[in-house]
Amino acid sequence: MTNDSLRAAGNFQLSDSGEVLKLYSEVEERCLDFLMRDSLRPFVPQYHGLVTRGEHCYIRLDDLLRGLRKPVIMDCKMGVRTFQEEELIKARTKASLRTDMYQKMVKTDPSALSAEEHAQRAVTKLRYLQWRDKTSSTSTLGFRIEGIMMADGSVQRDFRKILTLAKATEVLLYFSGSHVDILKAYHSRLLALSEALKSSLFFRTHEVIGSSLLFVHDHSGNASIWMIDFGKTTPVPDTSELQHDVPWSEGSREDGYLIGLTSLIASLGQAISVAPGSSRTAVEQR
Ligand code: I3P
Repeated sequence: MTNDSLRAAGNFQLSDSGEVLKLYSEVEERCLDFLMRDSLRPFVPQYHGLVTRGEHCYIRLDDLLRGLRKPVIMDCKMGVRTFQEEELIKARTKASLRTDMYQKMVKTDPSALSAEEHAQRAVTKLRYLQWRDKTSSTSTLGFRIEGIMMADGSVQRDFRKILTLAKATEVLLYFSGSHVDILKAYHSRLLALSEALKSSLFFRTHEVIGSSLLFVHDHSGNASIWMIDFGKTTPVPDTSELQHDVPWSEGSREDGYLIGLTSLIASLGQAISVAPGSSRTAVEQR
């Protein structure tokens, strides 16, 4: 289960050897190939090359859920924006209009749409993605919770009201069943990721858009976090490197990934401090 599979299971298959096969994307394959030689390798599903099945080509990936019993999964989409800069250019030059995205906006908040948009009953993809970013915690916290699958297989996708760190912490407590050991395992994993990102050539040289952190655990206390979904992650020109912890302005290609990671680490810290059985006191955390 990944962010993509929460919305389109058709893009995935399981292979006989227990690998996950994800529909080929040239952009994603390039990232995974690079990541297998990068300090981030321990944080991404291992990539085993390509395979053709019928008419389609697939990327072979380790199954992140292998060994977990009744896994609980949360997908957090990282960064302060989920649209690529090329989407801005497309919207200005050859914008195609999306009625499905208009429908989704109408359902949630008809007043967000202009008279013109109502008249054409459609919006550009950029307009929709920017609206999603502004009306979720993406633009403020640098991440948003895309979906959760609980141990009974039920999927929850509506986290539009999660706009503050305090609300995100409530979701983390719910998702982890307030188990302090699981929360601590997640916290350590994110700190380790934060260290690995500092020495990562991949991270310095790529604009990471629409990528998620996948949280997975089960009732026996296995817990891990993986970087997934690189279909919109692209290299920056040779002469530039990204900081990832500054706001985006057009042309900068900054993604705010580290803003999101810092928020998530803070939220996990809060969750640990209030979870029953936590030995951390309020004084220790200051
Ligand atoms: C989708 C979400 C995805 C986006 C997708 C949207 O909306 O914004 O990130 O895919 O576009 O429909 P929602 O959040 O309401 O599920 P990409 O990130 O790949 O652009 P799509 O319909 O063109 O796939």
